[in-house]
Amino acid sequence: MTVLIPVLGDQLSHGLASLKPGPAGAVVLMVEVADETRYVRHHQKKIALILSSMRHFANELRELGWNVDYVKLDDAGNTGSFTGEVVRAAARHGVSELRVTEPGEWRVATMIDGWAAATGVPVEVIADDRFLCSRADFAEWATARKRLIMEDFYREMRKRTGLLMAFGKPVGARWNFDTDNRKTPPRGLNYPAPPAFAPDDITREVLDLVGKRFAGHFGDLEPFDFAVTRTDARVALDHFIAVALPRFGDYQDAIVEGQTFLYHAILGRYINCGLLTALEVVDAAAAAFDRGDAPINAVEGFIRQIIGWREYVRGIYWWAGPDYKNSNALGATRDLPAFYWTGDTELRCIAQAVDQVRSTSYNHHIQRLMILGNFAMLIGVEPAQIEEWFLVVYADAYEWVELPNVHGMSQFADGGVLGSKPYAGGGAYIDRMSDHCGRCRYDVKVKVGENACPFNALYWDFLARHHETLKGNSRLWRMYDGWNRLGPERQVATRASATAFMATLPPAARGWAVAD
Ligand code: FAD
Ligand code: DLZ
Repeated sequence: MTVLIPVLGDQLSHGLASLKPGPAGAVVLMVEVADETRYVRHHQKKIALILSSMRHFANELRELGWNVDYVKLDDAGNTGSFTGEVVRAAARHGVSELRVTEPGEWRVATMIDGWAAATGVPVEVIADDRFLCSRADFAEWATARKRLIMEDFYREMRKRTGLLMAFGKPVGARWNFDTDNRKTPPRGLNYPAPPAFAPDDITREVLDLVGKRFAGHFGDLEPFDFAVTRTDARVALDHFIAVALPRFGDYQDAIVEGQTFLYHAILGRYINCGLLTALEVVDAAAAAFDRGDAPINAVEGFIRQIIGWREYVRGIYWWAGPDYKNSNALGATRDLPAFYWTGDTELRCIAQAVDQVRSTSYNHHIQRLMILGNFAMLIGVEPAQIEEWFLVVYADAYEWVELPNVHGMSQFADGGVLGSKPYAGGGAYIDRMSDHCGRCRYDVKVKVGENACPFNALYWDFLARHHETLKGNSRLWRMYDGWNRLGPERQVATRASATAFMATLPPAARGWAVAD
């Protein structure tokens, strides 16, 4: 009796549910397959991260006594798909059963549904307990309410985990310390870069492979300095806790030229592929607070991102179902401008963000939400196109986390399932949060015309264009009040300015995103 345990590229955790019974009578199957590397044309660094981490993880499992069957991308006979490789391995090992931890995507869940028929052996799918809220528990929480509000969910999670709780009450007598956060960083602040890890022989081999096979994909492959083992990911975690966490909250929303990482964790890429668990990361942050090494506004804000936002978007992804991605509440149909791939635009905030993501496969949250996502929503990019872009470019992107963030939070394409209002912002917001505007060819203080910051007119045009859909939203009345106060003449000039700008947008260049 042999059980085959397929371990997917984002399941690289020693405590994975399907591995818990131990190595006796089991074969672990890990496969590098063309389908996964190409279902979107991932950033080159992202492919290198996954493949190198998979190879290291397989070796670690072997050292722990597991029988690991590892299929490399270029191995003879590799069918290029999860299902094809599971079928081949089931026959190779004469297995009597398959055991798999639930995958991170509807796309892969559908494949797994077909494995019993394809192999002729029963398939046990086990809940992924690396998440702190199961799919079933989220569904129960969500189904019981009229509106889904992240803050409500987060408080439940605080109570459930006991994090930052004392005698049933939130530590510091408040659930949320965001009013103490989001300061403007003073000039000359010393920003800690995340630790860099030199590629070892395994990573070098993967870099050669990616350089040959995926050279046409977006992004710079080298320098490559990501952690690809749990040991190094722990070093990255310890580094964040010691040097960045104390200021995480204060400057969480700032955008500073030349500073890609600020005080962010740069851990999403490791948590999402399994090298770190969410629980150990939040425990480490809570321990720093207990030791007096980090203030409550930083620690609470950070823990909220993980046990709040991360769990919430994952819950919505599964609860909303595979059709969630098909809604288009704002009827957006525009093609994604080519400069999302090239960075070739005079909009300095966008050009800088694209340059950063090309070289590092990273932008922080506010760049994603208020620059790249905001601009796409204001000009009305078709949701599927901007979603594909977000899935391609970030090393931490998997559909379960990318889709709710882009479709829901950033594009409002779900009509308000995830968030209660569109995250729309004009030039004044970007000027307040960043130091881009002073160096931009557009003038953020000018509202209309060729020299005006395009975000200004686009913001009002967006509100006007979607008035029918959004007018009942109580969180937007202040914005519509502002629009009304412009008066008819300025309204006409503003919309004309937005239309003129949109007419100058370069045509789409979808070639980066579509599969080979
Ligand atoms: P920090 O900013 O330091 O935050 C700490 C951790 O909190 C992150 O590592 C992450 O695990 C978690 N977190 C914070 N916000 C979120 C959130 N909204 N959803 C889920 N987890 C969160 N995150 C991804 O992991 N993958 C994505 O593909 C992704 N796409 C996004 C797209 C858009 C349009 C937006 C607005 C946000 C997206 N996020 C995504 C959320 C967030 O921007 C990233 O998690 C964060 O920028 C990762 O950087 P970091 O590791 O330095 O995290
Ligand atoms: C992202 C990715 C890539 C690029 N390649 C592989 C791969 O070759 N083999 C694999 O097991 N996983 C890979 N992954 C991660 C998967 O796409 C991910 O596990 C599924 O999408 C489920 O979330």
